[in-house]
Amino acid sequence: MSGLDKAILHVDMDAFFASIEQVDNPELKGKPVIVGGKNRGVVSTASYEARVFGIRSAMPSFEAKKLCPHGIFLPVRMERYAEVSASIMEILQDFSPLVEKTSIDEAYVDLSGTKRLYGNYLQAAFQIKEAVLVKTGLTCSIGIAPGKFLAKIASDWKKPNGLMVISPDAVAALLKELPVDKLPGIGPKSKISLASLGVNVVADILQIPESSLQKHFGRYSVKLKNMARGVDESPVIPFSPCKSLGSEDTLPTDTNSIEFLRDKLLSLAERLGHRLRSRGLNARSVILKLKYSDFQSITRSHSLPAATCATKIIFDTAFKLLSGCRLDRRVRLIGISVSRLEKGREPFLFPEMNAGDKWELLDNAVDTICGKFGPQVISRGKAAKSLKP
Ligand code: DCP
Ligand code: CA
Ligand code: CA
Repeated sequence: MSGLDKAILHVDMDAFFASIEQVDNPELKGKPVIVGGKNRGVVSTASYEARVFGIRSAMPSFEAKKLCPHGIFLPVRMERYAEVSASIMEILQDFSPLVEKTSIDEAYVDLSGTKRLYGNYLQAAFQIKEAVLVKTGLTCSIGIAPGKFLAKIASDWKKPNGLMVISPDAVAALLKELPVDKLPGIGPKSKISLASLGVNVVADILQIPESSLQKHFGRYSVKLKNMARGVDESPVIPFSPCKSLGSEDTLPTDTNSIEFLRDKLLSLAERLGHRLRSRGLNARSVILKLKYSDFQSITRSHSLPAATCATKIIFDTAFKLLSGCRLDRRVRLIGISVSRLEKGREPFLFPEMNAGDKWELLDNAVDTICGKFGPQVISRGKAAKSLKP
């Protein structure tokens, strides 16, 4: 892994919709699950157990039924998949502010420059896999490479539950073996026209004259040439320019226990505080979100007299908001978000907190530990109870 200055991760969930169905209904584990075949004409996706029978995304349902008559065909539950998607993106954002979501189940994460922080990128990738598994019960495949297109190819390489690193010194050899249709934008048609030019593997692209490439691919030929050299400078562009940050959790069981919700708020505030501080940001507004067991959601917000990144202030504010909410129904999901973000000048100072404040010390300790071991260690929870906020 030496010499890997630029490190782009591509994270892609395995059999995403089908795996969520298997997590939500453990009886489906290990079985051929086909999502989409029930209320649509085509298959959205199939579990790996169903793929053995040749079932693929976008296949007509009647064909899938022929191939796998004993398959379990389920309707698409998009709202649920979007909810899981959001919590995965949240985990990724704990690892880097530069997260680009490219579809419901995949994203690029730019870890460049965090090498010292995480020990190495491979370890960070393992931590991401673990954090995603713990929070959602799902596996993902991750590719690590010096550029986006290689990272995407790498994540696809060892599916499911894969992890593949393409280090800079391995790029040239790889491009000499990689079939051209592994490149983005090269479908079956382009593959045939490239083959007619004598291009079969990616590195072959460098052998053909610029004019032939131009004729076939127009402006895309520049990008193709760069990819053939292993060069991909396209940046990871965060999907929201950080107007707000949020952290939410679906509870293991629906509850209206104020003690339980309070503990949950504390760990959510902890994560948000850390994310603000690691970005050098302070927030002016705190928003509490509750989703009840009947799926009705409410939000309550409060504006602070001054912007902050202190966990205690975020927690206190959110808890006050929670105390004003009716808990006559059980809560299914609880979340905090912060908005009206400002670049922080002195991230640890806040009028109500003097230096040496136990909470401030804890904030510092949490940030240091996260820097060393990765953000998934955040769970002040019980430890902080003794501090009586
Ligand atoms: N999807 C869809 N229709 C398609 C392709 C995909 O509805 N034609 C949905 C269902 C998938 C999700 O998007 O679960 C993600 O698509 P992927 O291509 O990443 O496929 P999977 O995650 O299902 O499987 P893999 O393990 O191959 O990534
Ligand atoms: Ca996927
Ligand atoms: Ca995908």
